[in-house]
Amino acid sequence: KPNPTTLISSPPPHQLIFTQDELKKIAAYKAVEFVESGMVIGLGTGSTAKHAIDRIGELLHQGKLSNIIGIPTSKQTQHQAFCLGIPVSDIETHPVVDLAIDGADEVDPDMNLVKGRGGSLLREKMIESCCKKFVVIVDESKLVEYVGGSGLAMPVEIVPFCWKFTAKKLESLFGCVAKLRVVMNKLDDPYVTDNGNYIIDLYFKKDVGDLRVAGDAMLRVAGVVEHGMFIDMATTLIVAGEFGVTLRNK
Ligand code: ABF
Repeated sequence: KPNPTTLISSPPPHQLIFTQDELKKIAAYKAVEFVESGMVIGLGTGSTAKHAIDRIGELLHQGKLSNIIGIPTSKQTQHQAFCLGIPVSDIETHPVVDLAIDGADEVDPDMNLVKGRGGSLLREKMIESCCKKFVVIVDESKLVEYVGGSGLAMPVEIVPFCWKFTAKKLESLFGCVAKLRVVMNKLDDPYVTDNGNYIIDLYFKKDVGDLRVAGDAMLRVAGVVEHGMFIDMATTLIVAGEFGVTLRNK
């Protein structure tokens, strides 16, 4: 049974309204408190994880952290780490990751996640599945009653070869709508992941049911590389909201 949620800080009395980005930053900074010198750290992707990586870089420069090795979950994060002077490696060289910090698109009451709306779900899943502790950082807008419940996209990374075939298979399997992700403002250009693949966004009319069953069914469709459900992977959840910051361990 998961531990109860703990309120770890209340909003300062002088500021009661935060922007979404400020909430992301508050959650990110809280997560970085788990980082210790000498750790191998999975570096997430997205606007929330970006704050955490900035903070790690800042602490390294202040000499408050040392001997950190970052394992970036995307080319974008690798670039950010490089610019901040955070040494980076990969899970071939460092197969045990002490701690990963990353955002999410949806978090259900069991701390299952939807990830990948930012496009980097495969590398995230590879890295975050081999970490001892996986801290998920979100603002309160990411909390949902059930995965797929927001009505927003459930991303699935697929190979480009005959992608329409794969999309149709997914549609008929789940009775959902499957849309190829395209580059913003370029409707004819498919979005290409760091791994050279495409992303199909699935839109469900209701919840997907048993997540493991649904995830396994997706993976059995030829052409599917990985799906964006991160089931039973998060070990700690930090949520920042107007109520303050809460922390929950699994
Ligand atoms: C990444 O960042 C993704 O898996 C997820 O899609 C996204 C969350 O976005 P943001 O932090 O920008 O809200 O980890």
